[in-house]
Amino acid sequence: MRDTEAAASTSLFHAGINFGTFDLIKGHFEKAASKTRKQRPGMPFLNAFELFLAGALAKVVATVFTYPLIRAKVKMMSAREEVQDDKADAQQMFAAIDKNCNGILSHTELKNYLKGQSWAQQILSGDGFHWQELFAELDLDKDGHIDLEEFITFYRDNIQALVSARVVQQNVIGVMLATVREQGLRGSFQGCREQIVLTVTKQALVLTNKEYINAFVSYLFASVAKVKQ
Ligand SMILES: [Ca+2]
Ligand SMILES: [Ca+2]
Repeated sequence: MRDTEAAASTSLFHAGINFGTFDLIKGHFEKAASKTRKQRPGMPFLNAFELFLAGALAKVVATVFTYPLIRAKVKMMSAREEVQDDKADAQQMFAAIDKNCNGILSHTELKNYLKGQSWAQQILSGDGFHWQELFAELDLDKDGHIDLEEFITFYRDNIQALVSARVVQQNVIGVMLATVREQGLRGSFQGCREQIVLTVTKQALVLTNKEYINAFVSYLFASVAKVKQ
């Protein structure tokens, strides 16, 4: 539900900028054109090319303004999907810890791995933390080592939330700022050019057609009114 609302608010934001800018540019074009031409009855004041240009420029402005926001939302949604695939993530982490690839984790393997993980510091630096207690919690059947099933259980109960917290709990502004921090301002607009090329033409044609359809309908109503008189 939150994703649906977020997507709807982004679309509204985009549409607001797009149509607002379009009207603004169109107004300027009409003002400039009024010096050299007169309104023809039933026809749009601006020609198809001018409407296309206004539509294209409006789309560029709207895309540039909303692109980092949309990118951050896509990032957050894909992060949530990744979190749902927790078993695969646990298996991947298990394989990374199991340095000698014997299918079980020794105390040393686990210790070495966790010490190098920033997210694990929350566990390791906790008050009253003891390695032996951690191993005991992991080793459910008490056979002295940790197998994959035991690790998956522990991963779901303790690790998953720590690993995913950074991305999932961040709000959209946090993700946008993190992208700027990690990839620079250019990173926030990665893929923006392709997005503009894809949507500008489509949007501009839609707007051009809309103006002509409006004019055609007005013309039709005017003609009907004339016949009635
Ligand atoms: Ca091992
Ligand atoms: Ca065990």
